[in-house]
Formats: sequence, C-alpha cells, structure tokens
Amino acid sequence: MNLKFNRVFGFFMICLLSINQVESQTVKDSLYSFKSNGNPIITHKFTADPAAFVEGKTLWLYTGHDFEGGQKGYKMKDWCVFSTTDLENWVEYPMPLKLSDFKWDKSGGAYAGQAIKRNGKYYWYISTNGSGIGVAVSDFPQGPFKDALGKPLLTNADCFASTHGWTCIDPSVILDDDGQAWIFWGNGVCYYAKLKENMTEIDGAVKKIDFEGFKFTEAPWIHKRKGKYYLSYATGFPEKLAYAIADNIEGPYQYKGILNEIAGNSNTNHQAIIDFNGRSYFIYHNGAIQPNGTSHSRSVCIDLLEYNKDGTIKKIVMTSEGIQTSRKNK
Ligand code: FUB
Repeated sequence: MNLKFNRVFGFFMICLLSINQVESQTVKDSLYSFKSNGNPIITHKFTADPAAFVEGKTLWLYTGHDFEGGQKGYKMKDWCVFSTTDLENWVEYPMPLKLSDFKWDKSGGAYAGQAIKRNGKYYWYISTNGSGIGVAVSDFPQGPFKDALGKPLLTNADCFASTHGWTCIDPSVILDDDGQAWIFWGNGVCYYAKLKENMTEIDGAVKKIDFEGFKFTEAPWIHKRKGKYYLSYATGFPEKLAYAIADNIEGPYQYKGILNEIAGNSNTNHQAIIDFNGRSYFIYHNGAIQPNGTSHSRSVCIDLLEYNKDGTIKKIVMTSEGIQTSRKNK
C-alpha cells in the first residue's frame, strides 16, 4: 500500500469510527492508517514511553517520539497519538502536541507522559528533561492539545527528596472510583499527590512512596483492579520493571517482584497496563527496529498481561509476534 493510498484509506477508516471520533474529524485533515504486524506495532517512526486509555470501543495510545535511528542520546521534541478498535488497524493523527507548545520549557527534551479524560476534556500530562511536568488540554482525545497552565504543574522544587535535574519526569495519573485524581511521577524517588477536580492544580502535599524492596528508577504506572492498587515502575539500569500492590493508593505497598525483564536492546523500560476488549495488555517499548533501533530510537510494542488467581501478575513474555495469536484465538 503506498503512502497516498494509506492516507485516503485512513480518511475512510475514520468515517467508520465512533461518533466521538466522527465529530472530531472536523478538526483533522491528515490521518495515517496502518496495520500492525506483531512487535513493534509501529514501524514507520520511532515511538517510546507509551500510555493508553480506553474510551468506548477505542483504545487511545499516546507516545513519545524518538528521532530517527542510530541516536546516541534522547532527542524528542514532540509526542504522538494513535487509536485502534482492534489492536491491529491503527490510525495516527496529526502531531497533537510539541515541546515548543510549552513556552516555559528550557530543557529541549519531550519526555514521557500520560493522558486521561475527565469532565468531557482530555488532559495530557507530559514531562520535560528538567523544566518540570506540564499539562495540556483538549476537547478531543487526538488533540490538538494546548498548554493548560502556561507554566509547569510540577517542578524539581516539588521533588523535595531529590537533588538531580531530571527528577521531575514520567507522570502517571489515575482517576479513582471516588472521583479523586492522583498523579505519580519521579526519577530516583517516586512522588505522588492529589489533583484538584480541575485536573490542573495539585491539591495538598507532595508525598513519596516507600516500601521494603522498593528500588525505583522511573516510569511509575498506577492502575486499579478489583479494589487493589498496582504500582509498576522501572527498576535498576538497564531497566527491568517491577510492581507492588496495595489496598490503599497511598500504600503500604507490598513488593511483588519483577514484571518485565530488560526490553532487548533498550536501556529503558516504560509500560502502560490496560484492559481492552476483555483482556489485559502490557504496552512497552524496545529498540527492535533494525538496523537503527537503539536505546534512543525506540519502538512501542504490545504483549498480553495475565493475572494469577491471587491477583499477582504473571511475568510478561515479550514477543515479536505480539498479540496477533491471542487476537486470532479469541
Ligand atoms: O523517554 C525519555 C525517558 O526515558 C522517559 O521519561 C523514561 O521513562 C525513559 O523511558
């Protein structure tokens, strides 16, 4: 399929999507549709630091965007958004958010983020390499997003137990069943705080997570299942992913072990954990696109995540086939 045909096909695809998406077509003019064929799921560009949420029948995927292959350091200037209704056919939307949209950023590094919906608006929490965590807002999941505050939501000054410049990164946000939203973030220390209902202000004190066996590098992801809170996070370097479980969001957390081993040739490991169409998925990145995939030219992948009867999670099996097999066997 050539690129032109793909773009036209993408336009028709969107016509078939949900009413919410149809409504949002009016603000979009260039969609790119593609099929994923195993892992990495996206091969036409380098993507990293996935985050996702499900709305209706659609999974929305938000990623970082590494420069083309062979990079020696993190070079990221913008973020990407994709949607799918079957994890096989994807639509990529025009660039929804750039680092330059945050006028206060002095770092030049578009680090990891997570988007979430509340009260009919979409909030995308993003991090920078040293200027802090910002929040962008949109009326549509695919954007365009704009800086909601004109200043960072959190900075290194909020990271009371850290001294290094890149500590205020990797926000993960959850809207709990009682209507309270929480933000977790950090590098070296895992911080958390309440968000006000407007989603753009911190409510009360910033606190930090600590528990026996907690060796936190970065990339917290907080999710809830059957009344329990799961905190997964990158540990060590090169990074593995570990996780812990608690009855309350503030803990105490109990360490449950390594969830994912080092992701191939990628030094970093960064996950989203999501339920979609009756199954749980683990979305992460590696450097698998060759010849140029590396720790700094990463690619998003999806594999199955399975729980044991006692609520613990089976260790992730990273595959190059991805979820095609499970999708076909469903
Ligand atoms: O992509 C830049 C940084 O690498 C992220 O913020 C970390 O989680 C790691 O994946």
